[in-house]
Amino acid sequence: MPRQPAAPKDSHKIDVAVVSHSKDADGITSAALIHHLMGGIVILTDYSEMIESLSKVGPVREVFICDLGVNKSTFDGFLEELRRLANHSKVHYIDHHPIDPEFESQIKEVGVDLYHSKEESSAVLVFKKFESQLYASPNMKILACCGAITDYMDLQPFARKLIASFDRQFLLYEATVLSFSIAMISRDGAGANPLLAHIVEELGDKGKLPHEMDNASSYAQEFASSSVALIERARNEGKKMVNFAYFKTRESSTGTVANFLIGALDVPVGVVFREDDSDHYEISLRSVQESKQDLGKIVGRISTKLEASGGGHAHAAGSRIRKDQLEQFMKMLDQELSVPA
Ligand SMILES: [Mn+2]
Repeated sequence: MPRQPAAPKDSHKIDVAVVSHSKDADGITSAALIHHLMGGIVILTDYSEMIESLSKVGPVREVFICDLGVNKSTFDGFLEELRRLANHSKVHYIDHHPIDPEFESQIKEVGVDLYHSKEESSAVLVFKKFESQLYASPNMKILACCGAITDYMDLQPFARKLIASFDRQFLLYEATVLSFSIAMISRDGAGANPLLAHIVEELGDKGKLPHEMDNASSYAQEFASSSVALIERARNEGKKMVNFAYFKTRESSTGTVANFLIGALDVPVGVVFREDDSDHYEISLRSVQESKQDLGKIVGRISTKLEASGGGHAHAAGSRIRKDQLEQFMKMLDQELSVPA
């Protein structure tokens, strides 16, 4: 049995496991929607730990894997776990990160139910897949909207329709409270953080909205205050390269900091290196909407060359490298970004 899941509500046999992205609201809401429908255990994880997390899933009836993209360096291990899981479970992989067509067919070959589209956020894909069962639950619809908004995918065709059935400002508030709460909680490490698993329980099982979660307002307030300080630090400590600016921090909400960096130093790309006590950096990259370059592809190529995990979307990407690869990473990034799209 997995090590750190949210405890099942009763002692019935666990027959469903959801493995989803721990770090952002899209992954958390995807997990909450599945949890609402199926119960079972929730395992939140990140790119650097996803294969290990999957390896802890024992024999259950169904496994759902959400919002966890794969690239060249993670695919083999991922496929191996899918193959193992598919021996005794129905495995569903619901994701929206770019995927190599060759990987797609290999995933299907091992018998996995692949539900993939780059068009919508992962939470919206989950909602779409189970629309007939979720449509009558306004709160679940709101959660799907939150996933779309926080992944900047609120203008996509299906998300746009869902969002139009509520008040936009109300949804922005819910999405913000959720992502700020996740950011505050993740300061003490994401991954198997029990407070993140607790959020999934509150949203999915208890049917709460983000603003009704325990401590939601204080988390949001605290994060907003610390954001002001971060903007200031990004301005003072951020370093400008030719095609991007970067910043090193111990802050966990690196995506937000990368966006602050773009504004503070007026650059098209913001790069944040998160230091912790390990010998690795976790990197978040963000680019302005006007940028024609595909950050996810660029970071994917660099990560593959460095034998690291990494990739993402056109305007939001991430990687994890060894500390001694920092110079190389920055050099390759500057080179890639200097090629006009
Ligand atoms: Mn996502």
